[in-house]
Amino acid sequence: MNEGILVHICVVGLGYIGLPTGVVLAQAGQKVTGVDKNPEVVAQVSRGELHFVEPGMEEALERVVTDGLLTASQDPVAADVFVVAVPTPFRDGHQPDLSYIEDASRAIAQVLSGGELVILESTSPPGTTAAMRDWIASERPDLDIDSIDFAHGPERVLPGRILIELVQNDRIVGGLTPRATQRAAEVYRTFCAGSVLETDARTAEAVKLVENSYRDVNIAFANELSLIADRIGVDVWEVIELANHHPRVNVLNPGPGVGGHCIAVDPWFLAHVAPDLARLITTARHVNDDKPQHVLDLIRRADLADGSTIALLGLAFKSNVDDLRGSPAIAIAQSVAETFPGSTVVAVEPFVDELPPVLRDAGIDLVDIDRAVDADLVVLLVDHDVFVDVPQRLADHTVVVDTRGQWRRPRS
Ligand code: SAJ
Repeated sequence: MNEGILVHICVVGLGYIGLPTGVVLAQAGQKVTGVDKNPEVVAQVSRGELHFVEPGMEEALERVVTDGLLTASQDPVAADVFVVAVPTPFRDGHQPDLSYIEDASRAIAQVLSGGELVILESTSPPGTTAAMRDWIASERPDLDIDSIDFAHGPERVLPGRILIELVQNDRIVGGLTPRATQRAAEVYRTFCAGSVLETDARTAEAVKLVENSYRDVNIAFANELSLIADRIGVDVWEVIELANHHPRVNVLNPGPGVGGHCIAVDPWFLAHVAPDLARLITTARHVNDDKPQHVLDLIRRADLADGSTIALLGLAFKSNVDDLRGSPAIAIAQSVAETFPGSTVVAVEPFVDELPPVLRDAGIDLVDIDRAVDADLVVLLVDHDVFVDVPQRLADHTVVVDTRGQWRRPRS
């Protein structure tokens, strides 16, 4: 496949990764059919409407839909290339849940005729690309499975910068065979300005898990430092900022815990394949998962009187996104409502129109920032840009817990 040659690509899963990937493939001139089991998502995408917040995506999606380059469907359609970007959460006991990939594989199997390329983008434990081939082979024994190529092309983009990073980041591509690697690399070279690095499927699967585990361990180190700094009476952000001036030190930022569907999940996939060896990775996960409890302790220390108002700023899993999945802020909000039943608990989240049921049921109200600045205690849980000026607006009596360091005093 040369640049500019039109192929039909079926992208399965129109979430945070599949939809932007479909958009950049369409922008590169390919014909794209996006597939999602959710009829509402299919309807919205078909109208060129975005169902999540991501800078630059709204206009880009509208364009490729208007130009007829991207259409949406509830079921896979026959195509030259399939890109699978469905969730890989974990089950109880942190066991990887591959059911979405298995369902997608079996659905794709129905429209294969032989000779296609199937690329798995979902972050997966080593061996999943091979499992896809086996699921498809068992679903369609009539097919010559060796004529179909399978590769892993892990997505590595940062929410909030997806369209930029999809194009600019280097890409890892690993096939079950050298031919599969080669074919998948050609697909990515149609839109990727970074290097497309070729390896085998199992290595590509491991690389992606290593990247996110590395980040999780680094954040766990920062979170552990925040507890130590608290005990010894130093400002953790100042300590980290100064330490990072060393040419070989780069500590990330502490926060209220690690959330989302990647960093808090993927390290478990690595631990899953070698539980006896993954001691540091497992400990890092526990350190980060325990951080919300520490935030609750900081709130307790404020020693609020009954009838006080507690305002929680930010519910998303990180700054400037609307994604609440796995957000430590949600868990903290729930615990605050349970732990301080005599207080009024309000939340500010400019990226959503309504609270998730779990917070509504806990008696929390969604309010705007004007109401929150009069609270007795303000807890900054997410460093959205819109919160930067809040300290200047707080009432004199308001006590502050800043879990992100967004409002820390600049060094004099
Ligand atoms: N966080 C901190 N401190 C930091 C950085 C992040 O507490 O210094 C927290 C965030 O607030 C959030 C969580 O960690 O709760 C994860 O956020 P993130 O920005 O680190 O990562 P994600 O989950 O948005 O995206 C990661 C990225 N991986 C790496 O940077 C190695 C992205 O490139 C991947 O594509 C993505 O996971 C994925 O889909 O796997």
